Amino acid sequence: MSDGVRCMWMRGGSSKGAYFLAEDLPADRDAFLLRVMGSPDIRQIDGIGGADPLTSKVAVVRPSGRRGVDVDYLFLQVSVEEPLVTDAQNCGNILAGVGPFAIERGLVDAEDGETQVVIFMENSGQTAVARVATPDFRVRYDGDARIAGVPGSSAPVPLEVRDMAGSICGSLLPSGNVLDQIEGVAVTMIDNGMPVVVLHASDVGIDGSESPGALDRNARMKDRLESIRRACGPHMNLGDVSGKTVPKVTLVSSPRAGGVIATRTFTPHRCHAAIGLFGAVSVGTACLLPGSVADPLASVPAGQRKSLSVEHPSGVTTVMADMSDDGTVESVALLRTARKLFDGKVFG
Ligand code: NQM
Repeated sequence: MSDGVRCMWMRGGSSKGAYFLAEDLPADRDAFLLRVMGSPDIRQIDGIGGADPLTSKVAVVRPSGRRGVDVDYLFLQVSVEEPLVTDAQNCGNILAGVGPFAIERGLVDAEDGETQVVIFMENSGQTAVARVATPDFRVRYDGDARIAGVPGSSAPVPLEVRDMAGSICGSLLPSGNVLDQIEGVAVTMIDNGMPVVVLHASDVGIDGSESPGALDRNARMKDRLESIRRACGPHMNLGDVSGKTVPKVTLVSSPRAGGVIATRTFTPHRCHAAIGLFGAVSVGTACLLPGSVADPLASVPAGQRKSLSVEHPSGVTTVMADMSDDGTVESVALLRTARKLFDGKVFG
């Protein structure tokens, strides 16, 4: 056993993960992270992972050499059940903890009041700006902001991201179409921050209001979704996606709670308790595209600045989208919260 590696365990948005400085990680990084999380094992009993993909996540942070950027952030998903660590996707929830972590570790000097942290997201090559509450030059975690999927309230961490189209797939609509037929089902394959296959819940025999537990028990439907997802991979420039966590699959139905659209998302093999943050941006964007799968179901507000409330099993995630004159999404503003849970050494 090693002497331990410096690690901060944080909730970022509605996910949870281990935050490391890049310089602290050992050379056998992926093997180390599997041991830290306790993977592969459905219970992650021999590690700190929470036996759920949403609590088996890692942020690797380093000072940035890029002009105007404070830190570089690499997101790693540690699989629960497979011996797999992947950087194939980004994570907007874990992003919420990166600003506070960078200040806590001294990579960014805190201002008195609020500190802006400019973050380069290595997975997708895009930049996000986080605003962290820092009264008296210290990160503040408590506050009044509430987000779906997290009980109670915390200090707000507003995030702004620009130009998210094609983050991983190279273009917003990687197949070149707003709608395709895959295995007899109409789908919209979209990447506005997260590669997502969007399809009607009714096309796979559900109404879209089922609980994640009920959907996870529906093995037949899940097999069908996985087959469609794999068939979509090459159309999304992702190749063989059988061992990958992208694309996600989102089943859409008409909104039921005053939002823009109702969703059930697979991450991809379990139903998400809510929806990923960048996943919500991609699905919200699909709602704005005439002819998409989401278009006939969506209830989209008018105006240049659109509040897109995406309904999901634990409430609503709202994406503020600023539109350019040609009708594309120019930038998105997102509200997240984060909380430091533990700071110390982890043994892998
Ligand atoms: O889409 C889950 C999460 C995510 C990713 C997942 C995320 C995002 O809820 O930006 O945050 O879909 O893997 O953390």
